[in-house]
Amino acid sequence: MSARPYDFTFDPATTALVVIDMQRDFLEPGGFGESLGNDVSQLRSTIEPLQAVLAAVRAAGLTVIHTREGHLPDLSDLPPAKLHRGDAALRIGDLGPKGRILIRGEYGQDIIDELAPVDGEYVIDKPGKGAFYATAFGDVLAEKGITSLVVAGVTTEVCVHTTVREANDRGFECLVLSDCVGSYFPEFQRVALEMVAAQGGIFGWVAPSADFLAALA
Ligand code: TIU
Repeated sequence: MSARPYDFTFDPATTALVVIDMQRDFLEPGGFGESLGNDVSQLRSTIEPLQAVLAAVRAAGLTVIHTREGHLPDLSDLPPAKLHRGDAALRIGDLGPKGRILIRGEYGQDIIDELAPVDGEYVIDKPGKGAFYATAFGDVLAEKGITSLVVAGVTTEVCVHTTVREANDRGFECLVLSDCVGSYFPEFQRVALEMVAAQGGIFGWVAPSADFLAALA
C-alpha cells in the first residue's frame, strides 16, 4: 500500500491493529487529559475514521488490541514522579465527574462508547505511556505471531510515539494511521508524524486510513 516514506507491505495474518488509549479520560471533559490543561475536543476527529478502520479490520479478521492507560485503585503501580508532576487541580486517583482519574475500573478510564472493544479483542491495561512496559502486550504479539502493527489512538506524540518507538526497537514494522491518531497540539501532530517517517522511516510508516482501507479491501 501507498505510505510515507515508501510503500508499506503487510500480511493480514501477521498484522495487528493497535488502538491506543481511546479512553474517556483523554477524549471527554472531566478526565485526566482535561486535568492537565488540554482542550479534549482536539482529539475527536480521530473517532470517525477509526470506527471505519475497526469495522474493516474486524471484517478481515485481523487481530485487534486496545490499550488503556491507568493505575490500580491503591496506586501501587503509580510512580510518585507521575503522581506529583505538574499542578493539576485533579490528580491521578482523585475523584472527578467520571470517577477516579485514570484508575482502572472507573467509568472515565474505560474506552469511549464509539470504539468499544468486541468479543475476541484484547484490552491491555498499562501504567505507562508505552504499551510494552509492565504489560502482557509483547506476549500477546508473540503468541499471535504478529510482526506488523497498524497503530491508531491518542496522543500522537505521547503514548502512540512511545509505543511505536518501543515496537520498532523490538523488530515490529509499524504503520501509523495519520487521521486515526490525535494530539492536543496541532503542531505536535504534524511534527510527530513527520518524525516517524523521516530518515527513510526511522520508526516506521505513515499513511491516511483511506490507503489502509483500500489495501484491505
Ligand atoms: N497527556 C498526553 O498527551 N497523553 C497521555 O498522558 N497519555 C496518552 O497519550 N495516552
